[in-house]
Amino acid sequence: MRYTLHGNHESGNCYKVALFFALSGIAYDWKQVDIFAQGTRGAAFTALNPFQEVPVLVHGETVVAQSDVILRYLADTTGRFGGDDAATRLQVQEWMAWTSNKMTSGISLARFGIRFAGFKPEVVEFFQNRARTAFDHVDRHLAGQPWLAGDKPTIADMSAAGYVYLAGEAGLDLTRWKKMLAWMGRLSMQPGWHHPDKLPRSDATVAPAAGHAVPDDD
Ligand SMILES: N[C@@H](CCC(=O)N[C@@H](CS)C(=O)NCC(=O)O)C(=O)O
Repeated sequence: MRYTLHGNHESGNCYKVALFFALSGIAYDWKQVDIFAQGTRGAAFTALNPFQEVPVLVHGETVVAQSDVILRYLADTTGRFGGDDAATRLQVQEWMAWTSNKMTSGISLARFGIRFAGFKPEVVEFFQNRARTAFDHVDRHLAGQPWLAGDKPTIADMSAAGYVYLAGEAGLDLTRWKKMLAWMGRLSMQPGWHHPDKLPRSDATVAPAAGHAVPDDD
């Protein structure tokens, strides 16, 4: 059954989901939503997702909103990247909740303020500092293990990765968080990985990277 991801190429929240497909070698259909022209506010989109946000995943009769919930849905339905045991799965959920609240929000709102909304410098700085404090914790954690939860990449890493590769656009220099940089490097070496700037900019069928596809019935 095909997956359709309603998204926008500027969205790190959409990137999280695209990254799951990329690392899993799963093809999907991308439906571009113009979030800068009220594309999430129309009647048809609101019927699809009353939260009026992207990403939204459609899979058969199932419609799922909220990037981290989509990641959990995909992990559970494909058996990939969800965590190998109950203890790891709990850690995955903890990290997804925490990074989304502290790290992703800090980066994404600083970036939004700089690139799109013209926030006052002190407002941008508030969000940058929120992200910096989160980077401190992530960096300490990654001193002891290669991935956020367990000993292999999971949806916790994909969720946290939503905006870290866009940190420069948020005015954040990551140089001093060396363990986190190493983690970003490890993630970017995973088969199928792509940068968020490679998200489609119009409706598209997205094929997995060459040699990384899984059979449709897998
Ligand atoms: N908590 C949501 C946040 C989604 C979100 O903020 N989406 C933004 C793009 S990154 C959006 O759709 N903005 C357009 C709008 O609010 O109309 C998630 O994780 O999916």
